[in-house]
This record gives sequence, structure tokens and C-alpha cells, in this order.
Amino acid sequence: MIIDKAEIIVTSPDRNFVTLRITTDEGHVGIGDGTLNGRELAVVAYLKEHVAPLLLGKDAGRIEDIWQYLYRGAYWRRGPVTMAAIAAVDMALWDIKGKAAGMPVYQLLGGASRSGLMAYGHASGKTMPEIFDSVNEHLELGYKSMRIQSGVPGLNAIYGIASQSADTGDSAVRYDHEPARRGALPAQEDWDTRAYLRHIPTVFEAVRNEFGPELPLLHDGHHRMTPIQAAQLGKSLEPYDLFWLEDCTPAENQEALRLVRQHTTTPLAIGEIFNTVWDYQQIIREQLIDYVRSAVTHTGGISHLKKVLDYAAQYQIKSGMHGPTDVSPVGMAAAMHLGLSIHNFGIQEYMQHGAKTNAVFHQTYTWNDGYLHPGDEPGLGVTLDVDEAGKYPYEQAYLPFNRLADGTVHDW
Ligand code: EZ4
Ligand code: CO
Repeated sequence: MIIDKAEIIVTSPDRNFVTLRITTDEGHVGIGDGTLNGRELAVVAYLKEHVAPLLLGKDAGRIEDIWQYLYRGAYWRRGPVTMAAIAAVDMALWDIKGKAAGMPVYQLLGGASRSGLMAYGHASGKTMPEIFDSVNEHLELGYKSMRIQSGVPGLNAIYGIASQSADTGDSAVRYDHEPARRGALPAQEDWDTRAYLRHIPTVFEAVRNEFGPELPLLHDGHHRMTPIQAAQLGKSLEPYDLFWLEDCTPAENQEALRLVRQHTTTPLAIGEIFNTVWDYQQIIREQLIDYVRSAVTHTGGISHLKKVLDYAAQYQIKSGMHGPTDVSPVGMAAAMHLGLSIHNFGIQEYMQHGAKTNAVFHQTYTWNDGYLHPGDEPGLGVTLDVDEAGKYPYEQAYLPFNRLADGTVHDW
């Protein structure tokens, strides 16, 4: 199984995706996701110029050795670009190993620890009636748990609120709050943490009153709060029994979470922008979080995220893998194989991709009655239709950013 081709395919069906396709001399083909939203071409260059040439002639079966060679051999370690590129290689090699063995990847990881993966969706709205409509729509789509993001009075555009309802039935429209086509410059949004802290508890009170105590509810603070503000919010949300509060502080300062923990029993989820086990070292060891948010795509692939989650398991911390539409169907499939096999699975985020994306990436994973399953095709179970991908060339697109009322740039 000698690698004789490593190609990078960029396509933008509903948004940009970066895919690495590895071919062996025996004709096995594996694909991996290296999409880094808003900085896609940095990973493309890293893969094309610095990784693909190193892969040629290597034994595709030596996944761990190739991982260590790319990580340690670069000298410059960690970081989102490097770890997304290594993730793409790692996923493609697991895909090949599964195909060569005639087994789905989850079997190679130890087999299924459960029959399906509970997944949460994204309900959102500017106002309470819009939020209720969105929750109902997600219940109809089969979701058994969901994240709630709300508009804040006085703020025009903020994170996580879809700007159109999904009347067309296409998920690309439902989840257009971080779309692929924003033009050449990032959109500016507003922020005011005090207004947010006053408003959010009233939203969760209303949702609990309307939908009852059972529905697991999640919320994403998107790195906006200081530790004491996060403590305040966690405390004020305790009556509404959240499944988790996500990214309450910008957690590259890991010890900030100690203060939050001292004040609230609301479970915490962190890590969608983390890349390695080192970003989690203190918050796992001190049990400062409850869920690990990393995506396979942004954390060095299946091999590395499994190590992070095995470490987390020693502290009763579970997985809550990131699954926005900017993780491609290949990255989503990798998450599902890992989530099905590990013991400490918690929940999987699942924003469904749009019709164009689904026509480019043919999937065998399934969504039934609130549960995902990676399917039983050998490998990851996703194939890339290169002709279809070729119809959608790369388009420059940025994530939005935030300014406070006085013009200060704030965490987005
Ligand atoms: O903003 O994936 O929990 N989900 C999130 C996402 C992220 C995007 C960034 O590319 O916070 O919506
Ligand atoms: Co998030």
C-alpha cells in the first residue's frame, strides 16, 4: 500500500471545503477533510507545498508513524493550519485502512460502544416567537436536543442567528448565519455583554416553560465573557438545567475556568478552536470542563483526537465534537466513527449540509430519530464526486467579527 498520489481538491458547493485525496499503488483511495473556515487556502498551501511531496512513496498503512513524522518532523508544531493539514492526512489514511480491511473505521477503533449518536441541532431566532418556531422545526427534523441562540434587544446582528427561515427546506439556507459567500471582506456584528447577560436567562425561562423540562438545551457563549461574567451567566441559567454552556470564556487562558467552576454547576463545553491535547492539559486534569468540543478536522485527525478523548475519559469528561457546516461530510463521518467507538461519547453537534454539498460528497452515514450512525461501508463511507466538485470553484469568504458600541474589537 504505497502512496503514489496526494491531491488537494477545493470546492465551494454551499461553502468552501478542502479535501485531501490519497491514492495507493494498489488503487485504494482515501479522503480527508482539512477545511479551516475563512483560512482555507493556508491549509491548501501547507498540504500542497509541504505535505504531499513527503507522502509519496510512504506505506499508507503506517498511520501513527506518518502522523508523528508530519508533527515532529516539521519542527514547527501545533496551530490550526498544521493540525488541519495533519488531520486531512490522518483521515485519508484511516479511510484507506478501512477499505483495505473491508471494515468501517469504527470497527478498526474497537467496534461500536452504542447503537447511535445523539446529535443536537441549532435552533435560533431574533425574537421569542422565531425561537419557538425554530425549536418546533428542529423537533420535526427529528432532533432530540438542541442549542438555542437568541437575538439580544438593542443589538442588530450577532453570532448564531439565522437571517432567513428555512422555507426552502434546504439546510444551506437554514444555517446561513456563517455563509460561504460574504464577499471579499468580513461582516461586522455588534456586541454588548451586559445586555446579553440580562436577556439570555429570560430566553431559557421561556423555552423551558414552552417545551418542558426534558428537552436537553445547549447554549454557545462564543468566547465573549470574562470569567466573572461567565460565572454570572452559568449561575443565572442553573434553574433551566442546561446540557452545557459552551465557550463561556476565551479559553486559551485555561486557569480562567477555575473561577467559573467555583461559582456554577452549569456544565461547561470548550475546545472547538483547540488543536492538540496540550490545549486541554490543565482543563482536563483539573476537571474544569465537562465536554471536549474539538472536531476531528481541527485536532490532528482521528488518531490525535482519540488520544485527547482517552485522556478526558480518566476524568469523566465526555466528547461533544464540533459539527458545524464548515466541517465537511468527510470530517463529520470521521467524528461519527470515533464517537461510535469510544466509551466516553457525550453528544454530537449536527448541522445538516445543504443539497449542493450533499451532491459533491456522497454519504452513507444516517440520521434516524435523533441519532446519527456512520454506516457500515468500508473506510469512512464518504466519496467525493470530483466532477460535481469542479462545478464550484473556491470563493473568498470570511467569518464575521464584532465591535462594541464604542468601536472596540471584541472576541467573536
Ligand atoms: O462559529 O464553526 O458551536 N459552533 C460554533 C460554530 C463556529 C464556526 C466557525 O467556523 O461556534 O458556529
Ligand atoms: Co461553538
